[in-house]
Amino acid sequence: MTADERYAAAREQYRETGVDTDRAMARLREVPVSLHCWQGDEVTGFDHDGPLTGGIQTTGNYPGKARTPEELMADLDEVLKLTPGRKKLNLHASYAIFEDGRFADRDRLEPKHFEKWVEYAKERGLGLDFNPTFFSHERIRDGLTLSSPDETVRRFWIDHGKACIRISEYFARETGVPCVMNIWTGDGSKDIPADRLGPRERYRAAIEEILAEPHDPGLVKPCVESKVFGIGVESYTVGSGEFALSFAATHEGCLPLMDNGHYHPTEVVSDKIPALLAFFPEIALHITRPVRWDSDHVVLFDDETREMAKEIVRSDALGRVHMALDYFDAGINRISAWTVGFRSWQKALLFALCTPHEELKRLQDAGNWTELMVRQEAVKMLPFGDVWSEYCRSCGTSEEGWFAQVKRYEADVLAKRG
Ligand code: RNT
Ligand code: ZN
Repeated sequence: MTADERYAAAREQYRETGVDTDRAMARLREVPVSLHCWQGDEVTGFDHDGPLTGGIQTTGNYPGKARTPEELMADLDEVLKLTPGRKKLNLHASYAIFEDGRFADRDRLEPKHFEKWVEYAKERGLGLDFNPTFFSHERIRDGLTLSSPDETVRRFWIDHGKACIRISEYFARETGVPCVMNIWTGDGSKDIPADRLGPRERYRAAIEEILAEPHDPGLVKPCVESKVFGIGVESYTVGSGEFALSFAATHEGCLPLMDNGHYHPTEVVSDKIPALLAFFPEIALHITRPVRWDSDHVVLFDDETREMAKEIVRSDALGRVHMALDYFDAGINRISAWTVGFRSWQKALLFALCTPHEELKRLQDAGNWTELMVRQEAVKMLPFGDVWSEYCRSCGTSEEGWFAQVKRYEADVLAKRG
């Protein structure tokens, strides 16, 4: 059977269940997903040579890590070629590019330090998202940034946040695509604190000051990301789930961002998505794969990934949920890690778009749980692989050929890096 014949047969089988696969693929081609620049070098960036701090950690030492902006951009180009679907590029402030060695500290960052990235994005038709970098820096005092009791520490990081709002607006104006700007800090403590409220009040006031930086809410979409705990920050996290959610709920224009690695292991973000959609016009996600903790393994086409995509699609919320990948694995080929993760989320979205949700909802509302179970199980047996192959083909990237290209790039480019 040719690929065309295989797809035609699959399309017919889906049609019988009430799903239009052509329409599903057309919809997916329009939906942007934000590709994180930091899988290319495990969140190192270009503005410091110290260690990664702030409660996040990477493991592994696979050769070929990108060491310069040019190398990172070249690697990203490979990923863009090997992955189907529309993309935004997600940058961290620590990836500023200082020409002729003219360094600027984080509180002094300006749009000009990201000109190269804007040029890169425009040439490739990508929107840009942004993140202030509140970690891996010597101005962090006792693990604290925006919630520090030290006024000068807080001031430095507030100024960093404000600079990032200005840069985010510059991104949006240049690319013509709104910029999602996510605030995450690892603020917290290793051991039992004597005061849990004070730091949260300071954190709240500091984020309010950042958001007071003038910006067009149509162009810059600030978010707050919560976390349950980090390595070395086991006892107390200032920006906890309740903190971030309450902050977003009470600050117009601020979105809650859920990272599915940031909850207790039996909590699932899939169930939280429609809960937030009942209240917020827009929400944001970091899509990762936590293994026992916030380990940031490569995203796979697994059950919870599929459930998250399903909740977005069946809530008709593809236009309301800002989706970004967030993981970093240094133990395997980084181009492959990026590609598998991006493709997995695309698969999950396409799988969700190829599910007869209206029919299934009708069964639920009719109280027909017996047939609902039977039908939901049957969906899993449909020839999804043939639809996925067709989608990849329609985007100019085959399911079969991409890994051979990664191996070539590894031999020709990555293996030659020191
Ligand atoms: C850390 C958060 C945060 C970071 C990125 C690099 O636990 O998930 O989003 O991963 O900002
Ligand atoms: Zn995250």
